[in-house]
Amino acid sequence: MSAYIVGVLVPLVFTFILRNSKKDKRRGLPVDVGGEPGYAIRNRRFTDPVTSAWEGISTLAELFEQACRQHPNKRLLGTRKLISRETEVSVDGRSLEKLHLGEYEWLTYRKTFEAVCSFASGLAQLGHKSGERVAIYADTREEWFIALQGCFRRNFSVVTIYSSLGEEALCYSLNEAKATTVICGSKELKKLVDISGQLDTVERVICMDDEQPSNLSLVDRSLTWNITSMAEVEKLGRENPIEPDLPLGTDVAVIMYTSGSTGLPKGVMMTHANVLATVSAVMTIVPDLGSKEVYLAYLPLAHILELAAENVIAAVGSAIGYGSPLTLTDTSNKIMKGTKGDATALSPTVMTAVPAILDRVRDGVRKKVEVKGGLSKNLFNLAYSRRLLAINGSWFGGWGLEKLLWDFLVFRKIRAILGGRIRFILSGGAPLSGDTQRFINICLGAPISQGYGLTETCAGGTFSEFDDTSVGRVGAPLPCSFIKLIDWPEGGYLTADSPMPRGEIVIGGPNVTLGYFNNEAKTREVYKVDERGMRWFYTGDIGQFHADGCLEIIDRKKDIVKLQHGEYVSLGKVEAALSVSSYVDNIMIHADPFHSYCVALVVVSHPALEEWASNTGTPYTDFTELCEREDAVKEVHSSLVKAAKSARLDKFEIPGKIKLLHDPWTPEFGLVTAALKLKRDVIRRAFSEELSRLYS
Ligand SMILES: *[C@@H]1O[C@H](CO)[C@@H](O)[C@H](O)[C@H]1NC(C)=O
Ligand SMILES: *[C@@H]1O[C@H](CO)[C@@H](O)[C@H](O)[C@H]1NC(C)=O
Ligand SMILES: *[C@@H]1O[C@H](CO)[C@@H](O)[C@H](O)[C@H]1NC(C)=O
Ligand SMILES: *[C@@H]1O[C@H](CO)[C@@H](O)[C@H](O)[C@H]1NC(C)=O
Ligand SMILES: CC(=O)N[C@H]1CO[C@H](CO)[C@@H](O)[C@@H]1O
Repeated sequence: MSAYIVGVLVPLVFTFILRNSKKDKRRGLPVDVGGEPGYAIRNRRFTDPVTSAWEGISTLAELFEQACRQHPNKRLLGTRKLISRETEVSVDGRSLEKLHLGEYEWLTYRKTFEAVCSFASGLAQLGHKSGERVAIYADTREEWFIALQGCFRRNFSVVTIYSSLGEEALCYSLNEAKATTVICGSKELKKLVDISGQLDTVERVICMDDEQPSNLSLVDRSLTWNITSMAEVEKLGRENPIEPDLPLGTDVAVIMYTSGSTGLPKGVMMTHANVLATVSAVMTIVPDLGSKEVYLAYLPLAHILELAAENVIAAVGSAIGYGSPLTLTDTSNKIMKGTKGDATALSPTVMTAVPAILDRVRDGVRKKVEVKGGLSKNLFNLAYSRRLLAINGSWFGGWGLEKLLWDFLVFRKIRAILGGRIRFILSGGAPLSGDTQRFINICLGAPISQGYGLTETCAGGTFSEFDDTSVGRVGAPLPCSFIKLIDWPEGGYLTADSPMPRGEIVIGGPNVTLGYFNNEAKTREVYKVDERGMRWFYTGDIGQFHADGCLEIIDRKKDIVKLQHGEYVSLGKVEAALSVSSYVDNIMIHADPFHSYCVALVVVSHPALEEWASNTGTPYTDFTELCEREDAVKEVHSSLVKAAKSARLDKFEIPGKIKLLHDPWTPEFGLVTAALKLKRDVIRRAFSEELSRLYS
């Protein structure tokens, strides 16, 4: 009990600390821009968009070379060696692979630069000619970064492809981009061999792993291409070095294929100048970013957020340790019991994350606290509510001794999950719920910044500053972007709206990419150059600007459906509100314009529903059967209604009927994108029968 008393007394004695005055800080300022009329905001610190944060640097190749010269002996790339691999069979008969991974082994900036130069020479020696494109199709790893920088040194455009992309989309992307060399891991090599007959332009494949799957039986597939290992390419280049062929800022660095939520993937063309603008802008935002950071890299490098982040870290002389989502923490799925996850092995100081991963961390911590119960649960709840008050500015002493105390008593152990040294987290890719943002903020004690940007704007857009403790907003424009709202009268969003201007979000600046590869019609539709020469991208997202110049995303043009009686339902907004229910693992709202109500497909959280069943003594033989039970459906439905009410949803926004689904939606099954966004059309098709039954 003494902890309680100290916890209450200390703040009473030491709370003469200034009230948070950041609330009134203006973070974005109005700016006069060209193009379509609207309401435009810029970053408060920069009148003109930033193009490069480094004197005389205009490409990523120059930026990397400069860093290697400045920090030759510092650690750059770290990878864990595989010590052993085991297969465990779980209770329900599924086999799980478990890994025992060793400590990080590091390459210095000098060694990395040597590898990059050798790879660049080797690639040219293999016969890859200038003007041809290289595709990188692999999970995030050290070799990915080396291959990328190697291509940059030879002015080869790199086509990036998610390793989780389906066969059809993979084939389409490689053929459309006319890639002649593909760089991949042994896992992806198998998939590539399977579709080799349909690849029109591939001449050679470089495998990142030395040991290729032995049973590939390449001969009888009569492959028309050669497979070389990355080590061999580097050796070839080391023995036959050639001069670099450096690009200009206006040359295309990356063609990034994004798995769109509808149809075939689109390749977004990014110049070196585009990516450099984003990298430069991010530099100005992470507080005191220097050469002492350790960054945990595990998100797909085929995503602009990760690509930009790693280039920032490598530009300032810091270290990048590679990991994966399935080996992140000591309790991650693939980590052998009793061995270390990536975060504890690395103790990173900076991380990027997508909301789905942060949600998982939050749920994991909540569950642990719940299981422990008793005093430690009470202590956690007390500590949490005290910190919440402090952060909210309604209680003095936000950063004083009390914080130290709670950190020591309660949050230290939680921080240890991510290695204990995290000082900054950047979240992007999808909206982060306010609840999770607060939770992570409090438990990790690290500022968490939410960014908003798109592949088309090279991740440029907005970014919430580290001292902004509000939730649900995405911050002020990045120094490389202007953000403009324009009227969308059909949807009822106007810049003249009160209390805040609202409208479609349009992003302008040097970060805005060239457009879609091989798709001029689509490019013309969503990219526009104004009379002053600024390039703008029309995002299709709906936002509103707060008085301090921070943006809040409130809707998406595509995701708004008009019901029979004329009410508009914003699918994303309703989903975000309902996913607060503990029964929801994933949820999709469906609104049919010919009906007056909407319905929902709910992927149920197994533990939550099983717990309900055992608490209520509901009998069931397997989970599938449980999902079919009427009383289970009723229970989940009433939990959704409760969530809807507390989010003040309108009656027509609350799903009238729901269907419980037992299988999770993962990128492998194609129902969500690699960034875990819903693919509405695919889900609608897959569950068309269920949906029509909900309306009958
Ligand atoms: C880089 O490659 C592109 C495409 O092949 C080419 O148009 C451009 O001129 C090259 N840049 C330089 C500096 O040679
Ligand atoms: C290679 O072996 C694995 C497992 O032993 C098997 O699943 C796979 O189908 C084999 N691949 C080929 C191309 O034979
Ligand atoms: C594969 O490599 C061998 C030896 O380096 C070479 O003779 C052959 O022409 C290559 N084949 C293709 C399709 O490039
Ligand atoms: C935080 O402050 C806002 C207004 O400043 C208030 O509406 C909200 O209820 C507060 N939240 C908590 C948990 O105290
Ligand atoms: C490639 C590109 O979009 N370039 C534009 C970047 O932004 C400046 C103005 O900030 C324009 O002049 C460029 O045309």
